[in-house]
Amino acid sequence: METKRMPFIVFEGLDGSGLSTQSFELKKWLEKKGYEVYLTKEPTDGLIGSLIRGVLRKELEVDAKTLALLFAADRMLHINNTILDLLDKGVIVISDRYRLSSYAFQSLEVDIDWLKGINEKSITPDLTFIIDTPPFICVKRIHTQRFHVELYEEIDKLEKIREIYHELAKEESNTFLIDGNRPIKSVSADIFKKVNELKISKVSRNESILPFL
Ligand code: 2DT
Ligand code: MG
Repeated sequence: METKRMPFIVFEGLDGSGLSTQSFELKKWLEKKGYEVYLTKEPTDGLIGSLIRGVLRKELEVDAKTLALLFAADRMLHINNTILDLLDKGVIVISDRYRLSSYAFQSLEVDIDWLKGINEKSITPDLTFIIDTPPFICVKRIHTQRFHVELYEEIDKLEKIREIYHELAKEESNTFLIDGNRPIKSVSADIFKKVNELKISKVSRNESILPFL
């Protein structure tokens, strides 16, 4: 029996906008409905992702184009080593950030068409949610979580990134801007409604494949 590939769902937004919270809420909600769900994120915890984290923490320095290529390489490895395999095995994959992060953040310094080009071979998500939260709220949340400030966390940069996300929400397919400046439950309710519209097929299996990954 052939199984249809499961949906690939992505969360995007500014740091501190609540995307990690909403990714987790969606995972719990889908699991309650009986689906197998894998929550992942970019940059990954892999080899290239770790290199990127060093740059974000300002411990390593690379030029903007090289950083964009590192994000694209980390993504390709993520797709080929993890995402596609799971989707084919009947698991719903949710990623906390994907290629729109590259378009929104790296385009502060690099031409957006070139960024789209280097990400051209990445698979297109079935649904992307951009959680839209005002930068001053994001910055307040970031500062209650930790003391150090990473690359891209100054308020003027966040304002620009937010504008690009607004543009992307209009241009990109299956991409929805969600008002993140509301209680967690209201934000989740909008997301669950959109996911319901995907009409995901039920896959019956005897045991979970996730522990064997
Ligand atoms: P987190 O704080 O969510 O871990 O994100 N970023 C991420 C980019 O600039 N380009 C990308 O392609 C991706 C995936 C956004 C870490 C930071 O990395 C940025 C915030
Ligand atoms: Mg962060």
